[in-house]
Amino acid sequence: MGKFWSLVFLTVPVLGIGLFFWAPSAGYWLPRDISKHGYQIDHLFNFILILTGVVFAATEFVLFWFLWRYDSASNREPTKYTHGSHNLEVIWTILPAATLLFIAIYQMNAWADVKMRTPKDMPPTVEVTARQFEWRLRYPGEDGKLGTRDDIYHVNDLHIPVDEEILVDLKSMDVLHDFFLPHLRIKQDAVPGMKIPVWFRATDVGTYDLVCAELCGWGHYKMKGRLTIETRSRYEQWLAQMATEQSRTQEPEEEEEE
Ligand SMILES: [Cu+2]
Repeated sequence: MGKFWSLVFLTVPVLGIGLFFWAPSAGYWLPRDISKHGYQIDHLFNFILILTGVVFAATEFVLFWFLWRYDSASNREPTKYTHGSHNLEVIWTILPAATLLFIAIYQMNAWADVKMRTPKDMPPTVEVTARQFEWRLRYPGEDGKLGTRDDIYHVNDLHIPVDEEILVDLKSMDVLHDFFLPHLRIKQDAVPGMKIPVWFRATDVGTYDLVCAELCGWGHYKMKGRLTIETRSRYEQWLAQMATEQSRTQEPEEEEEE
């Protein structure tokens, strides 16, 4: 019976590792990267996955081997007890600590590029405000400034121009949300009371996902928007069309309001 159970345990690493090798070829893997910085994220992801994968495989096979080898049916000698090995303790404390320290230093540049080096002297392309359960978008109107009367409002349908640096001002109206653009390798929490800059450059046109990656309430699952990446001219056309539609529904006002 002991041999049987050790083989059952062995199916965990075999199936687990097998699936990881099969998944990319079957299309169950990361979505296509269409961002300028995404390769850094993917590289880190793969590096950490391979590192932890090797440790996982080694641990699982050792576990299997001990179950198989020291099965009580085939080992009749009395159990020997050990009080542990000081050397082993030191080795398996230092090795993971050194590995974690290495990853922390190794990823610093990628982190700085994606989270610290905010583009300077650049107005935000769009303001994204998360709320239960939608993405509210505000584009600067003709004056190019946010927070003025000609701002253009939209919901859940984020348009951006291709091959340009995009700066998003990210806010939340209620609880924690997470602005997630999987194809652009962008994932940033939206925090109530904070305005968080998010920047990226898309390298391909098309329609992609915009989702919330933070469990933010009962309707979290439907907090799904759309990201449309298009050429500069199509983008401007769309903005102009939005502005016209909006001005039609607005009451004409005599005074300018701030
Ligand atoms: Cu949310």
